[in-house]
Amino acid sequence: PRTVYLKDYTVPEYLIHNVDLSFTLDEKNTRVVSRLTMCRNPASRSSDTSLTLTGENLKLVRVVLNEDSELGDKDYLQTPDSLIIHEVPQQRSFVLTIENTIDPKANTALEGLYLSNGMLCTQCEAEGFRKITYFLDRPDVMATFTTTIVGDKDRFPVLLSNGNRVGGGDLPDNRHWVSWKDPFKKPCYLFALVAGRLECVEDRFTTMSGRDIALQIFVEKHDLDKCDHAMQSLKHAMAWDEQVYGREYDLDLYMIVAVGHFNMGAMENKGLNIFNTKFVLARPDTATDADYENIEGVIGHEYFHNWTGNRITCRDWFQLSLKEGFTVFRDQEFTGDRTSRAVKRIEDVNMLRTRQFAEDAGPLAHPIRPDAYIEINNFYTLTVYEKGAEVVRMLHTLLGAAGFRKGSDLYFERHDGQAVTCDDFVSAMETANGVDLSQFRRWYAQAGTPVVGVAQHFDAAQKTLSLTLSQHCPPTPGQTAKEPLHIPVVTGLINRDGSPALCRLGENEAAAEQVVLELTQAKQAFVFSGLEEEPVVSLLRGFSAPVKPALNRPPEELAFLLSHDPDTFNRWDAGQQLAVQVMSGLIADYRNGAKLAVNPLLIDAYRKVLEQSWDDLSYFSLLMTLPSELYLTEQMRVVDVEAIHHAREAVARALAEQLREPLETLYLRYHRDESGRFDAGAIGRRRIKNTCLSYLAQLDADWARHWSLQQFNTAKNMTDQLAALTVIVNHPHPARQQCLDGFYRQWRHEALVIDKWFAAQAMSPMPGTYERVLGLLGHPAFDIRNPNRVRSLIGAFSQSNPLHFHAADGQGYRFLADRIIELNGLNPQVASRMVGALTSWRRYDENRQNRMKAELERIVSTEVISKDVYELAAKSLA
Ligand code: B3K
Ligand code: ZN
Repeated sequence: PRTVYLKDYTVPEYLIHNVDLSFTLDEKNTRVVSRLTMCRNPASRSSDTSLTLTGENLKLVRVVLNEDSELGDKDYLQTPDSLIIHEVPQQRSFVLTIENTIDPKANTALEGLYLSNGMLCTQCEAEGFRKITYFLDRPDVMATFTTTIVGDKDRFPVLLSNGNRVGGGDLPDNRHWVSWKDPFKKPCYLFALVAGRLECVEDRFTTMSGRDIALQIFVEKHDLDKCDHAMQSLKHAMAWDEQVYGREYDLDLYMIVAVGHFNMGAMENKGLNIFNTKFVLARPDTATDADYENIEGVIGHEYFHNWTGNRITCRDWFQLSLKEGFTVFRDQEFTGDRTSRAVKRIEDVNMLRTRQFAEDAGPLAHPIRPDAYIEINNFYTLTVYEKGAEVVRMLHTLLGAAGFRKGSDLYFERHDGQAVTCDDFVSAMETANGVDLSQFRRWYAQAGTPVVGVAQHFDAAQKTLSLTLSQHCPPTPGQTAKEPLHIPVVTGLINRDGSPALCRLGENEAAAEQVVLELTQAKQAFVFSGLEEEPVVSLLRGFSAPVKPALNRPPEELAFLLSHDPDTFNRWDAGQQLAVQVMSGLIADYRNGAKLAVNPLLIDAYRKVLEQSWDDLSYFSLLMTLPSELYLTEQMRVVDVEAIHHAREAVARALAEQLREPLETLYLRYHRDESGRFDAGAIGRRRIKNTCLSYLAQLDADWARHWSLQQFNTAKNMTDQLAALTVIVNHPHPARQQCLDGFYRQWRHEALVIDKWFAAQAMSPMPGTYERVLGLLGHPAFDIRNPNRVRSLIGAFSQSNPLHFHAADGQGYRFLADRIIELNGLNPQVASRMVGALTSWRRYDENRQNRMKAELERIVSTEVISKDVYELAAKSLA
């Protein structure tokens, strides 16, 4: 397979100004007529007078140049992925009409035009439009689109595309047509079409300039009662973008369609978002609090793309983080403003430090702006998205909220309607603020997670504290030598009595509660003055940079920070680091066959947390939650899944035993049912209650088992029901099977709830999980063609059940490889997402290494292998 390089970028040889599409729908044979108004690109220096359009899986019917001359066989050449027209006009614009047919029913890859539960829908990003018709399928070719759809009135009563509806009517043979016009220039990856039996929920929004926008959410009929939250989320997102970024919506209509078969979360097509049902549908009894939060976040994310992605798009796919990093940053801030800022930040960092750091330390590490790819769909990664958002967040930290807004204003002003680069974004920030960000730009090009070293020296006579920070970044594939990065380290000081100490850097600086230390050299000292006693340093507040601080704090100091740090992130993190220290000790004990005795300091620290009164109960729950097995995995040189599991269990059990009383009291205090309430208060009460329940379940006591069964049987909201089921499935419980069966019967008509049923079983640490997962593959509700189902069973098992997936006999690995090989032929994108669990083989013991490698080799040697799967498997073996 061919590798594409950023350094090879050249401007397009031709431009397309206008696209006139017409679709005659049929499940197996849809006819597409595309009329392109185009011309030679004056900026192109190529002297080639032929025109190459991309296209895959298309049946060409005819090609007509300038309305009248139908081209013959000799005038063009068809290859498996292109159509080359030997000669087109060079001096004036011309019209090219192409007619072709496609087969949506055979499209199991869910890219291009495909079927989902009888409805036709599209997914074009990144390169799916070429599966609809021949085109210049690249984001820097931007055109206005008009789309006419013709279809059977019974099978396709609703016909949608981008923009505003400009016409429609009846046709003979029980057919009808609708025309749509999108006045905004866009690349073809933002094209969308939906047709089917859909019902719609409608609302309105008045923009800041007084324009009235119609909002519509389209779903299957039985889901009409699950759209409220999505609609509210959309209105909140629209208002937020006006308030925070001054950005207003531009069309008169905003449509969202929910489909049951979708490769990822959602897609920001202009004026017609297409969503995975998972990120739209919610009713208190079917969706958890986490689902509600995710829906608001994803609805926001896709809405924010209208400016950061659609109005201003990417020049080429290497610039993906331009729109994704910025838009993730925007949605994170939106959620932070809507819910609890502290909790949102912790959740985001948790994900970054477990999953993204692992990616950045493994064989697939790449910069947020990659410089080469085989299959671009493989680069919709945690690095491009989440680390990309961290890079934007660092700009926000360095420039301040007002400076950042000046920069974003200039960015929108300069580049509206253009396809641009990450560098253009940084330049706008630079110019608007009169700063030099040349060193900061290295974040875009350099992969790997930097390690920041810290040394501190207090001079009592001078009353100064000197803090020496250093940085180094381990090598990543293809990048051995790394250069120092520009790292903002937000720092505060705390006196020994727990009160904040003012930070005064140098002599003339004003004192502040915290400062941004700008680490730009390999090693750099910062001197704080005016200090009567040696303070405790609170470093990297709010996790101000995606780095690993190399700090070895004594446990007493961590306990101190857990009680006193005014920074909510660092306070939580101190508790996490303390737990990691204790668990690391236990991991070593387990490996040596020693008894696991939990350090009382940790129990005391948690007791103190329990004794305080907290306003934000969600934050309180996070303080009470131990670091995950995956986070512990990241801390070990050679991962020992069993030791990690047992060490963590031992700590959880010790906490449950020794803090039983306060945990019980808390559980009972918040036990009352508050179904249907989704304010921060009710969410927090459910969260702390369920955190307590999962501790109490460690006790191996009949009364605790009774409590979880009781909660399972009486819960009226999915958060409480699923929390109880999870506890029952994760521990020995006599009613286990009965609960699973009951849950299935109750929810068999709700696909998204059945996904949870599969996932809960796949993630259980109980013995027999592998056999159960294998058995579930044959369950009538399992469907390997549905990505949500694949993720809920195969994804959950391989990515969230380290204990069983990494079983020493290798059966978990073999299971996964078999599924990947099967999926490879059906849906390469979903298949390649599943490869991830095998790529970290270098982190395990020799036995597991060999078994994982053998499975990767088996995958690579599959006869017909997709580019998607090949790229990840081959690169991880290299
Ligand atoms: N832009 C889409 C992702 C498309 C993925 C293509 N393989 C969703 C999003 O990030 O908003
Ligand atoms: Zn996005």
